[in-house]
Amino acid sequence: MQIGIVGKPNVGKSTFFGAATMTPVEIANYPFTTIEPNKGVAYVRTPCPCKQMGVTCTPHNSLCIDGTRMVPVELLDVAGLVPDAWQGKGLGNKFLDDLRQADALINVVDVSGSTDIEGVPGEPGSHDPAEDILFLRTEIDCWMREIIKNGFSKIARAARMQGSKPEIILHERLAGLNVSEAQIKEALKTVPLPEDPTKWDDDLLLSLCSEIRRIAKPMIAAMNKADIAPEGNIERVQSVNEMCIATMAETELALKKAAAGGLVEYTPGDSTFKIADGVAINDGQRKALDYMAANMEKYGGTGVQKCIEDAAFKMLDLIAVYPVEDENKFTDHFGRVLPDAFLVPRGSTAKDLAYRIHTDLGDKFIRAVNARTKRTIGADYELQDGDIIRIVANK
Ligand SMILES: Nc1nc2c(ncn2[C@@H]2O[C@H](COP(=O)(O)OP(=O)(O)O)[C@@H](O)[C@H]2O)c(=O)[nH]1
Ligand SMILES: [Mg+2]
Repeated sequence: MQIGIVGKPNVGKSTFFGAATMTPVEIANYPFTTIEPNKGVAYVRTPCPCKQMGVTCTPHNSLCIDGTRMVPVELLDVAGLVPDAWQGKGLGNKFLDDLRQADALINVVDVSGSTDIEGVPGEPGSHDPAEDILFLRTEIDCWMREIIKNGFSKIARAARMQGSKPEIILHERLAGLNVSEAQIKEALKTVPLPEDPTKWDDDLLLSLCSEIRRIAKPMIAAMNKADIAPEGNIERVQSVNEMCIATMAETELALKKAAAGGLVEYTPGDSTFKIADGVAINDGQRKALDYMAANMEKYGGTGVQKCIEDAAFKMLDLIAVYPVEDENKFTDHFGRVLPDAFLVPRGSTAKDLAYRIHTDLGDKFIRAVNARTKRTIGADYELQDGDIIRIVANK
């Protein structure tokens, strides 16, 4: 699962990314963290079954802190985007390249309105942040349409001869964008295209791309710089985007650094922090901490952790499931207890989980066992949040 952090320049994307991926403990075996500088790992929290089941877990792909399982999600700090990037302006291509892989997007907007449409800094209130949401959507839609259109007339004629279905043609055109055929089919229900692909015009394609984007690249808005937002700006952004969280990335980063330095006690996601026992702070620090505390009280926290968790659990509707090999001890092959937490879309089946673990396990799936109830379950069993599942497969 990968979440792209997108938006125009200077809204706080890198600050958000830095804050979200600054974690107290790293998972040693996590593969890509060192490969690319703009990729990192954040965590979403979910109750670990260990307490309920009365076992001590030994997590492998995730962490467990006092019964709270912290499951990694990949974050991508995408290059800033300016209007008309799809026509090759600015950093457009790099942006769009990063975007291909994302399952969901966090659109960071400067809710204080202190950066213009191209990200040039100004006074708070000088720009309407709702515009940033609309421009980003249009950019992605136009970019997707360009991909479909590129060299299309020849392909369209061939496809017409062969009578290929629109979803097949489009899926092929959008290969590499992490858009499934099912998602394209769903989009086509709202924006039907003529059977004859030579009749697909620009307007129709743009409407369709808009629908595909909505389905395949769902977007939550991080209304950042909420600490300096003028009255009314939050409501304006909320009126144009379904999912929005007020965030203060700078505060989150400062608090995480202060916590790492032993100055404060702060758990990401909490609405408060406390100055660590026995620590003396100076007037400047006191003022800064008071400023942060007051804003956190107003918004119920810095919003950074909440934004990532809402993206995973509300927008993508993911649930956590725990595959095991031994349904009595809840262990894997190596005797590790509740080793892995997998995030899967709600509605996934036992067989989907088998495929997620290994293609082979999916192909050779016989049945599964719900380790909580010890009951045998079939391929079609719909996984529930917190399920512990043993897959039984042919050797
Ligand atoms: N007041 C305020 N400033 C912020 C916040 N988050 C980021 N900034 C500032 O916004 C500026 C741009 O941040 P940066 O992360 O580099 O933006 P990017 O270009 O979108 O990656 C920096 O000066 C940050 O300190 C915030 O929550 N509140
Ligand atoms: Mg940046």
